[in-house]
Amino acid sequence: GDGTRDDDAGAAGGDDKIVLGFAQVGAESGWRTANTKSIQDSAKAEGIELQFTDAQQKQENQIKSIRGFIQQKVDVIAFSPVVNTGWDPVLKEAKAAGIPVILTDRAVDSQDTSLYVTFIGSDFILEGKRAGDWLLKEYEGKNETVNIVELQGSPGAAPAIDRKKGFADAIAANPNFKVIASQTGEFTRAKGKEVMTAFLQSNPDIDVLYAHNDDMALGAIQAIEEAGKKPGTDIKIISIDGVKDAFQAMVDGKINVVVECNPLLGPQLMDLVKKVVAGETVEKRILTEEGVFTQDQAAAALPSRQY
Ligand code: GZL
Repeated sequence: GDGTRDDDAGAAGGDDKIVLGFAQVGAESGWRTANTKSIQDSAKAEGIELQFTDAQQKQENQIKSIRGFIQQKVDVIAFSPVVNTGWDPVLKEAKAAGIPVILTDRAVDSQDTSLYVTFIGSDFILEGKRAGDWLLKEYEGKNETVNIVELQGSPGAAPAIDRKKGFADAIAANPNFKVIASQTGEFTRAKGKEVMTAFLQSNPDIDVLYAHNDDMALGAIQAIEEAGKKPGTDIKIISIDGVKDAFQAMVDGKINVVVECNPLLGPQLMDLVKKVVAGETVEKRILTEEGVFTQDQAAAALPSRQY
């Protein structure tokens, strides 16, 4: 259809409720669970019927969910692509079924941008740049080699690709900065701890950890402490997301700076869903608002953090 209510008998949901099918990545991090809560709470608040699935970070599960939504004839499909490749076939099926698709949080590499109505999410390259810019300032005027280890997000995920690029491009300005190890910690605390333990065993002199999300940074803190080192002083930590536990870690002096990545996309998503169903045109790319928080700002900001 043209994005208006599908009024044939097969349409899912009551006779006037918008039905949204949302295929979520998983529940791998504090950011993700906050993102899920924002979507579920705002669907309820807006009277939108939500069909919600959790793919356990597997692309084939997300594709299966999207096919299920097409069968159900939902009004709109939204999802956060766990990786940025391999979506065209299922997006073409949704288009053929006349069901509009909204991308949230992560992007896809489809060349055919008619396969989705809009993409609402953060600028991950900018987030990586912000992380690198903090480090440049931190070492301004010093002329010493800085050994950096990097915990990357899940392989193939847009935030992992872009946070790596944004950071690398920024730190190229200081030739003393050396990324001596870089490996995926899959955005989880457990994997982040495991990989940081390995980094510590093979690199006696680490100055900085750049973690693509707070959960990996929090796992790495455990590894650093178990190695008898002080996170935040012996090894400076730069992290991304801004979950409450990361703010607490900054208050405790264990993380030095957090680049915010806003998961609370629910209200904006529901607004987009209603516009799309009503046949209104929407922006092709919608950026989320987010900032950077240093240790000295953490205590004041912590009470008002929503995730
Ligand atoms: C970023 C989001 C990432 C978070 C991680 O928008 O896709 O996935 O940074 C989450 O915490 O796992």
